[in-house]
Amino acid sequence: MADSMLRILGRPNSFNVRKILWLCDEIDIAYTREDWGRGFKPTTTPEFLGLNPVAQIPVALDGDLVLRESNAIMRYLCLKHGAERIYPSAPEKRVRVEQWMDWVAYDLTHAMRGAFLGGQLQEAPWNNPWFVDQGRRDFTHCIGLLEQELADGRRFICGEDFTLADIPMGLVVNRWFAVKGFDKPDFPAVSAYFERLSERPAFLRHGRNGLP
Ligand SMILES: N[C@@H](CCC(=O)N[C@@H](CS)C(=O)NCC(=O)O)C(=O)O
Repeated sequence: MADSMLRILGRPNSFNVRKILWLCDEIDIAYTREDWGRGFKPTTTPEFLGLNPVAQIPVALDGDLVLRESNAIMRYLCLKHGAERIYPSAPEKRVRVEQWMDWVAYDLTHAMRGAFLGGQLQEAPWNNPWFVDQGRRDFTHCIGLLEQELADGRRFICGEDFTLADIPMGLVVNRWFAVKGFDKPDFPAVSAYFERLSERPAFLRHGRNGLP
């Protein structure tokens, strides 16, 4: 029933909205989506601020529940839909998933602000030349670390099985290959990981879909 279906508010070209869309497709959650954010309905209207006081997408509406913060929304959806396969409950397994998600949320988000938002999209205030250079260096450094990790031949970031952590990481890798304006080293294990993720229809729909 459309009324009880999960509603996702956010433009489909947003890094953080794409996480939710990919997860929903990956574990078969039905949803509707509405265009909010840059280039669409602004997130600064009283209507939107009533849902998310920090004026960011995505917002997810699940019945009466109003949810924000993409990683929190993903965890909630995994728990609600019993997605043990990709979000294991054993503490020693879950912490591996969480650590990679946190690394993307902190280190990589910061690096991509300079390299992508500043350097490629020329968005203020991220387009300060110092910040752009630092972001490009940090992005390259982080992807180099990812290369070292994946060089042991594992299929996905936490091992042989696809987990929730591969969603933000896959979007990062997609952006790495799309970002322009500086010399990027060749990282063969990262390239192989990108191709492996591309075997997943949900990644092709929401990650490697021509958008950076
Ligand atoms: N920590 C937040 C960050 C959300 C965020 O930065 N959203 C961006 C899009 S990726 C946004 O709202 N941009 C403003 C806009 O599109 O109007 C999350 O993970 O959900």
